Amino acid sequence: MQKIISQPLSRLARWKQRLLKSRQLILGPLERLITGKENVSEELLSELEEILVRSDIGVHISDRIILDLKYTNFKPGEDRILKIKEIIEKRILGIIGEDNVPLSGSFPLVILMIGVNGSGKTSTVGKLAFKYHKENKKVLVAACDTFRAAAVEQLEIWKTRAGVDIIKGKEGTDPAALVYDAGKLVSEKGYQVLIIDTAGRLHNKSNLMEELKKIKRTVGKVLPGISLEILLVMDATCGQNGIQQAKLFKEAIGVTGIVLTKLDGTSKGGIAVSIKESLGVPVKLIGLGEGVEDLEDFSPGDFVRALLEE
Ligand SMILES: Nc1nc2c(ncn2[C@@H]2O[C@H](COP(=O)(O)OP(=O)(O)OP(=O)(O)O)[C@@H](O)[C@H]2O)c(=O)[nH]1
Ligand SMILES: [Mg+2]
Repeated sequence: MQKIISQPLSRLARWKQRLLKSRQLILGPLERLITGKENVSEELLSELEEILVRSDIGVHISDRIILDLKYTNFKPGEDRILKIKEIIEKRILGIIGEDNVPLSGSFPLVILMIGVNGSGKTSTVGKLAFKYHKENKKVLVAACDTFRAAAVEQLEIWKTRAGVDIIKGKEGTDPAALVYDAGKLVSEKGYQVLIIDTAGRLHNKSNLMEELKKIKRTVGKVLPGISLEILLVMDATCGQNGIQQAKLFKEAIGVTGIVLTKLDGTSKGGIAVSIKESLGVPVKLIGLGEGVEDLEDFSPGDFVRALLEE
């Protein structure tokens, strides 16, 4: 597999470590299944399909892979495990594309972080703020989860770690009003990046989607024409179950990219592969741990290699 060897070792090696649980789910059984077998039998195919579906790659992509494998002939002496991995990799990348889709490079930039309760929004705001700070961008984070005092305190810890500025309101402040103030500050003080943290669940009677729509409208009002990324933060440990929720956010608010968090603690890493196909939205960033540096640009090619390569 020539392509695998030529990849930058450091990222691949790191991802292999962090994706250990997902790797173990696919690699171990795959090798056990194939070793010593002469042909790709029906039985082997159905066991392979089970492994792929369990890894949360999605039924459709699994079906396509199985179909490819069904018509594969091995040459005598050929490394069958390697060949099967190549087929899986080629099929996945053929569907989701090899290239990563970066965040907008046009500044000033507003990033709105949305997602369900506990998915990793606040941590991702902190990690992303740190990333831009390292790139010498002037960064402001807005504590728009105003429904819990603890949410603001949590973001304060992150902003200190990241070395950036914060705007916050009193508990119960209208998040859209705070976004308005944040937008004014961006114009007055020349911030290049504004990252908005939001609540995953509202602790009053208002509707989460309506609240988020209002925040989005306010961004458009206070900073007309500004580049806006709406990042839906999804917890990878939820696997396929997260997709339905993601569809609701996409329909209600519009989403420009996915941040897939907690990939370090789950065997459901295959979800990264099926998101683009199921939602039509690219995964732009992945969370691989709880540290400030544990957020990386997603690369479909390296991700698939990290899952399949020895
Ligand atoms: N292992 C791991 N843990 C993560 C990652 N991202 C977030 N977490 C953890 O997930 C938990 C929830 O993260 P938060 O950032 O508070 O999530 P949130 O979406 O802001 O939660 P709410 O504000 O309650 O909706 C925390 O314990 C984080 O440390 C990740 O990539 N890997
Ligand atoms: Mg939060």
